[in-house]
Amino acid sequence: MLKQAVLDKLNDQLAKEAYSAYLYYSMVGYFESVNLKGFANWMLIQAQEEMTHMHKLFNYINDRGAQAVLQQVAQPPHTWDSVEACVAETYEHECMISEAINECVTLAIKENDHPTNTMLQWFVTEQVEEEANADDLLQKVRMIGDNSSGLYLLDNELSRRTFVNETEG
Ligand code: OFO
Repeated sequence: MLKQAVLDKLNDQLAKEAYSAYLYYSMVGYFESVNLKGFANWMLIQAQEEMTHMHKLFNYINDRGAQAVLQQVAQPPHTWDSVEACVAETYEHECMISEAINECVTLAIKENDHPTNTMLQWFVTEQVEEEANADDLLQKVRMIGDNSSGLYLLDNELSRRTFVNETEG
């Protein structure tokens, strides 16, 4: 049985993961609009991963005999001043999500909820990768600067990213 405070926090996190998916889908649209299809692919994989994060929390809440309550998802931005601005928002967003996950863990520990703490450790580890991936992309974009050949090559590289459901197995 989940305590109400933990349930509320997990429902909030569910909404944050939904917003993450929404944000990255919006970035897919942006990159498609500026004909950077590799970047669009990278964001699409990102959005798909967020859906699996949402699903993992949703299943966990249900498994604990509680009900996942979906919240309103805010409208994300749909345009950015530059490729760098868009990728920088990705990195900042992931840092914010890491903080939110840490707050969930802190509450689970305070409420002596070991199963929730154990489940959340998957997210703690995942966020290290999420931040590292976004930071890696941001550093590459910054290195390229205004070099269009570099941007072309990076876009090509990003088109090879494929989706793996890391919440399974
Ligand atoms: Fe769900 O990890 Fe990104 O936001």
